[in-house]
Amino acid sequence: MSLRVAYQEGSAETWLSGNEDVLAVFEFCRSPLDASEPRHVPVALRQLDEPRRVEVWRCDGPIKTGSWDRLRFAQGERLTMGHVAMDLRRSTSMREASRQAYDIVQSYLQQSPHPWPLKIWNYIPGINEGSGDEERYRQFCLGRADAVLIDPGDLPPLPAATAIGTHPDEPALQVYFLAGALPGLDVENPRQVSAWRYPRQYGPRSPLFSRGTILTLNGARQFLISGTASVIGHQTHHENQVADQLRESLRNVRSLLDEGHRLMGDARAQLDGDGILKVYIRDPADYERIRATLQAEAPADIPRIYLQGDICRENLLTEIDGIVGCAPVADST
Ligand code: 3EB
Repeated sequence: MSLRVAYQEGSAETWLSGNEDVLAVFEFCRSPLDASEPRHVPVALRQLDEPRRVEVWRCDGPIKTGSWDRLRFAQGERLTMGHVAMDLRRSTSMREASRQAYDIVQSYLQQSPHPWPLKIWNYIPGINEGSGDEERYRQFCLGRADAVLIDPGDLPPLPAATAIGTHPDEPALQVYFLAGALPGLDVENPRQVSAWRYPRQYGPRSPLFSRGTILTLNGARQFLISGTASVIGHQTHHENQVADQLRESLRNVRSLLDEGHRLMGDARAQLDGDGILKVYIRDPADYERIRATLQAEAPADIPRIYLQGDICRENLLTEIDGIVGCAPVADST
């Protein structure tokens, strides 16, 4: 496998010391401004389940680390992880902070041997604050579109993405990514309108991401799944019904994996022990119900973590993302 992702007990410091194949260690419930070295990525989302774990990414080394403007990166043989934290107390607006973060990410990628973002995670303080087009998520989308000078109508490869809200008092907007030497294969979900085609009602500039990308390295494939919620077409379904929203999100994930299989033919993404799922929950009071629902719906051997985070639409209560492996299958055509 190319990127190895696992949830591990033990401190971030322990995982960062003396492990030559560690590309990144994500430590939850800490401000991104607390990063101690380039491979250390604190994430300001509270973990709801036990025991406390860190997310560890490993890949083939040697791994080179450094910084570029306000971005820090770790570059393996075939993959790069990079992250940037924008202190919002020093920005004029969310739109400006978002544009700056994406400018920095893009100028870094342009000169990197791994210039293609495969997936980008965006953690946005107070994501639902402000009303109408002033909402912080919509302003974040505007800033991203200001920086990303592409016309999605031209169908360039788009990275997969997650956008989740952190506490309104968190000072930093965080953007981190996984990038490679070649673009991933974009996969859209037949059950959903592509996000870059969302109608005007969701904001002045559409979100720019693909529903998933497939990374191929040495013939092995991995599926990077975007944040997936209870959205069919472009509409929220099961308002106020958190368990139904989770089941719909899983139907969307399975539909996306089916579509990936249709495009690839030779391999099929599996929800199994080779992957991980991340479950974001708006209201911690919903944790137990979500946990029980996922237990019933997803194979028991896929590792998962539950994080408290706001979803980008006020009527969405939960969202899932993940990274899963693809197993070879016999060609059925
Ligand atoms: C949705 O389906 C949920 O703005 O980067 C999911 C993943 C969502 C990424 C983003 C937004 C983003 O529209 C929202």
